[in-house]
Amino acid sequence: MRPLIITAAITGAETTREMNPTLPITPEEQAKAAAACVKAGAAVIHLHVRDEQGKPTQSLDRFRASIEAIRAACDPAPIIQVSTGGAVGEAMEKRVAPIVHLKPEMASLNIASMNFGDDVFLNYPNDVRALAARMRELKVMPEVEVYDAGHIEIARKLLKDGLLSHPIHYQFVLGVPGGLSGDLRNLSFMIDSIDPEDTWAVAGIGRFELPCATVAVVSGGNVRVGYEDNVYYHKGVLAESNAQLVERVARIAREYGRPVATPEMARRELAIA
Ligand code: KMH
Ligand code: ZN
Repeated sequence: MRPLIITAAITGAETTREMNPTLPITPEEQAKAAAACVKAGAAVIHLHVRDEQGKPTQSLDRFRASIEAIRAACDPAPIIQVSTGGAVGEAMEKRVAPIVHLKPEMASLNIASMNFGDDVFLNYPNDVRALAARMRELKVMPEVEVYDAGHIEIARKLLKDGLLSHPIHYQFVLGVPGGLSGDLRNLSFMIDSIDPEDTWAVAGIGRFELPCATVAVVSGGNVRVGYEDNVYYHKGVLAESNAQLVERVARIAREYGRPVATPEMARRELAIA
């Protein structure tokens, strides 16, 4: 069995302290949360940062501070996957900047526009192509975020045009209002739709997190959990920490006999240099 890569999406852009008072916001809080997640079995930290007021930002200084704090706090050092999605409405130049200036090991790549709750998440084809090309040039491993089945066709076109290459690593983000839900039939369809040489993870939003994660554990996929996607442990019961959500997935994997990837194993699995 291939090792299970657990990604912790510890902060996100939309989650607030009102939704869960333990949301990590400052670099120090993010470092503490990341260290606990790595200890619990996370190999990748999907990173959004916030400003002094707790609002989402693509500020280079904030990214730099959080990345440094996370690296210093975590042993072993996780793969830090910088978000280029940012918050809905963020300008594309700001979304690209951390890739260009900080050259992280990995970054998210959103390839389609869609309704996103009451907002519209805009990803113009030309911007997507430019961002994918930049990641290629800078050797930043993309994680292709797909929220609907048609997005896989867009990824295939990018592959055909030489902007992505196999193995593509997909994140199926299921349950965003405006995208495909995390119903298990949908997850199964997404898994069947990608090419066999590609790899996938699933981020089930809200109540979809646990069933999607469980299916990923037993079907050879990978898992993302964390406050970006879900702030609850059980229906109506808030999670105590991001690490508590990671621990649950690691426990399910151990029960099933699937090894949990260390950051080094995840680097090998994802072909990160
Ligand atoms: N905040 C969402 C609009 C990503 O990180 O790449 C986009 C997002 C995806 O979170
Ligand atoms: Zn994100």
